[in-house]
Amino acid sequence: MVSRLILVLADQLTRNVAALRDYRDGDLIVMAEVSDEATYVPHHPRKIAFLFTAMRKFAASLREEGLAVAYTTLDDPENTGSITGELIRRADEHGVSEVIATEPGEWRLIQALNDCPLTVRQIEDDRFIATHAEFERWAEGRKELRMEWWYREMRRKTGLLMEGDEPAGGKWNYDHDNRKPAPGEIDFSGPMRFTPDETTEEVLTLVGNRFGNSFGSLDDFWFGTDSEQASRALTRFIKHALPNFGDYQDAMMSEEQFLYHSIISVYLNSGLLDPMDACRAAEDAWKAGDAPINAVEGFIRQIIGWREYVRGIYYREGSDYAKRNDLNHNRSLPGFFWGDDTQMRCISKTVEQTRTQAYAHHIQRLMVTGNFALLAGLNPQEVQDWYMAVYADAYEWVMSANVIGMTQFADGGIVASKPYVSSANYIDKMSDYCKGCHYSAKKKTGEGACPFNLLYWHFLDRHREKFEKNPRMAQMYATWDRMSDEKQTTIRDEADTFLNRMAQGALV
Ligand code: FAD
Ligand code: DLZ
Repeated sequence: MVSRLILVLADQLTRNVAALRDYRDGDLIVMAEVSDEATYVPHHPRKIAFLFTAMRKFAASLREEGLAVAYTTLDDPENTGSITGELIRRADEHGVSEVIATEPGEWRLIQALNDCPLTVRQIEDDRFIATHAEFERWAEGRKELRMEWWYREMRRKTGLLMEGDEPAGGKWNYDHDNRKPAPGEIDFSGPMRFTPDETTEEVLTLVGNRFGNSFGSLDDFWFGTDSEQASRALTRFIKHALPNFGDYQDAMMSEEQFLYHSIISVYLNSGLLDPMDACRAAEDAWKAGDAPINAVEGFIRQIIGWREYVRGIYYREGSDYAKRNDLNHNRSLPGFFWGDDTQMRCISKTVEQTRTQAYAHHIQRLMVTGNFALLAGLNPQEVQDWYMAVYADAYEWVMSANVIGMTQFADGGIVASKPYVSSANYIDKMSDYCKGCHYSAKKKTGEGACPFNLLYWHFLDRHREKFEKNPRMAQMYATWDRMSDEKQTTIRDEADTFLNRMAQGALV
């Protein structure tokens, strides 16, 4: 006799997830591969393959433990195609109506569970450092919700890198030391790669058949797909890459897709890895003298600072957050975001790596594709759908504030105190992309001038009313104002020409 259904979603794959902790005899765990979740954006096939494999292996581990699991595969002829459809089907089969769920990471699915004709209790997901209530309390009454202040709260709460009430090493934040440009070469050969096992191969065939036409390659699939593999991947990062993580955190290299990054977001976000375990492992490396403070603090800040902060903003701002477009940007996403040719080498390299790996590191997302999208005035919802589709770690709770807030300034400045815009200079300094590019990063106008240079001024000029009073942008406007009228006109005209050609699908 089944008494209750327990829903476990593809990004809730840990025995420690709230709804599962509540499991008792008579409960039936419901897990389902469904087309609605796989197609509400055209997810990268690598993401789908990763999640379906990890789901199957997790379900098997629950069964081994003696728990009852009803698992629906994508090709099950009875599959209803949606999470709520599967809950209703299982409820009908077993004559039950009570469902326990861990709150999903997207408003879309929270709403679907609320609208489901069963009695669904959604429990807060506590795989995070802070609760919703803690973020609310922190945010309440503040004029600005800056990540740095939130991060310090999280340091105090976790005790990570703390010496009593003081930050270890005397500084809260070592970001200033973490801005070295791309080195000549790196001595880390990338994340731990796992050879696909039988379950993975089966899923790769299924996903290749069903989603093989979407943007993204399944070739050379190497993600870990269970918690044991995820923790081995973490260990490799801590040992071989963490010591240099800080120094080269912002660097970009054409032939080094991973540099010294951890590539653990896929594991953290799906439940295969616990965020505090990752932070403690880094802290231990520092205590043992195996990694410097700037690297360890930088890594921990990303997880207990940024990751918790963007989640807090997403839930606090509510379901309309992802729909904001404060700068009224409405240009369509050009084809080169989906792999069409472009002569901008930084974009071409970033998109190509995204296609093959379903991964790009933070600065590629922020300062290459994100920066371009903002400068060019692309529609933030289209931009957001793109990020959601192409990265294996993408879920709205973590992606929205990064896209809508951090990169597109579409939330009007909740996340960022000024737009993250830069001309070609930043990319040239931090990467090797500009060497061998069709465009010249040094050229501001005329034949071969880098589009980032033209669009940078075009952006500032067209949004002058909004930003000229921002003290952090005064310098930029002063530089623009020092240019001759003739030069300003040339920049405006050449930027317009570029945008028009891009809109027409010309090779730019
Ligand atoms: P590392 O550089 O090794 O950092 C360690 C961990 O810190 C990451 O695994 C991640 O969990 C966390 N982290 C770092 N930066 C952020 C951040 N800004 N926000 C939240 N967590 C962070 N991250 C996602 O997990 N999912 C997304 O959908 C996502 N979309 C993004 C979209 C844009 C436009 C931008 C600018 C950033 C986005 N990020 C997203 C944040 C960040 O780029 C990725 O977390 C990171 O690149 C993952 O690679 P990694 O595991 O090698 O991270
Ligand atoms: C992303 C995703 C995909 C591709 N497929 C499934 C699925 O078939 N079944 C499932 O339970 N979850 C899937 N997910 C993850 C959900 O979309 C995710 O739980 C929500 O986006 C909330 O974070």
